[in-house]
Amino acid sequence: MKTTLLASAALLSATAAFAQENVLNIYNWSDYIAEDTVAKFEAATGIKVNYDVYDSNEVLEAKMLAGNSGYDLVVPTSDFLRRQVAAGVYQPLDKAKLPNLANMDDTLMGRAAAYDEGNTHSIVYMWGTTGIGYNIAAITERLGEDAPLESWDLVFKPENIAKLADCGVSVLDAPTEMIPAAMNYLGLDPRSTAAGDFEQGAELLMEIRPHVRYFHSSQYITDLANGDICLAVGWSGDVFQAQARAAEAENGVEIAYVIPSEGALQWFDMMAIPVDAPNPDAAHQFINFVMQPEIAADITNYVWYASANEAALPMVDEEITSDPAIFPTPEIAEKLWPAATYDSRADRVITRLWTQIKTGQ
Ligand code: N2P
Repeated sequence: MKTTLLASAALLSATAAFAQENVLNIYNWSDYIAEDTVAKFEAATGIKVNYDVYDSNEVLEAKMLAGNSGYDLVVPTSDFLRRQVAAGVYQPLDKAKLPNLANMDDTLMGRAAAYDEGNTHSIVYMWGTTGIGYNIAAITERLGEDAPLESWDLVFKPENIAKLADCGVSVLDAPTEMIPAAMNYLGLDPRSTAAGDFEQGAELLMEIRPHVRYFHSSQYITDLANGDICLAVGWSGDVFQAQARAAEAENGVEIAYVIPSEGALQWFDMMAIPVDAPNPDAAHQFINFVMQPEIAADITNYVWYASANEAALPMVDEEITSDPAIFPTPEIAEKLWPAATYDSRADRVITRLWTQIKTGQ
């Protein structure tokens, strides 16, 4: 009896130790996963997941560069990832643990490889664009039937945005996305890293600044859905989530997302494992898990961001795959620009200008 008790006590503590070890700490963007993905992974693997969220590459980058974040898996955007890889922040992936890589779209992975040679440290989680979300009725009421709904004129023509200030305008708190968008509107190369070009973009943002209610990168989902703002420069899927929430609430708010005709930033968010991750094995398991076609499709069907998982596409709702604002047609795709990568000099200029823009001085 005594021996049995002792044996089961030993077994119990071994199980407890195992359970303690098998924890996966994920740090991902907010509103960026299906409701049941984490639960499904926990059920399939017995690994307990802690899931934290952010809405800014700068916030993630500060944590990664400081080190010892405790995270096993993070999701930086490819341009940020590139310089973090250069800083030695991520470990090479063990591709032998990622058989589901075979499901990924080679063209999209190839595009992401421009930021991480050979996709050595990272796999595309989702991708999307930075465009404009708006409340159809509120905008046409203020700008008339001829409102330039397909153009950055909505945002960057001061006389337009001035008329929208009363119903609420928000822009992303993402300097490396907003300043290039303004540069592109001015006819400059959105990928330029010349200080003078940044300054011209910043000047335009300064001009529209008085009409912007706030700078934030996640609040606009709820606010668009509730009719509390009428225009947001935002990320594709987030705007579609706002549209879905409004439809669900049956509150009469109709939201649309547009990739403006002048073009937009196309970005790739990448799953990567920090060098000091406590549980890299669990992180590999999670990456492989979300590369299962059903799981990748679940996520896209929930967050309305495009998946780079080719095998998942037949399981993605047609409403999503057929929407050129999510899966752009070749003509639209031609107008998208990939992000430039900023060195520390460019970064300092951008940061200084962004502070001036946000504070309005
Ligand atoms: C999800 C935002 C992800 C897009 N809310 C940022 N690259």
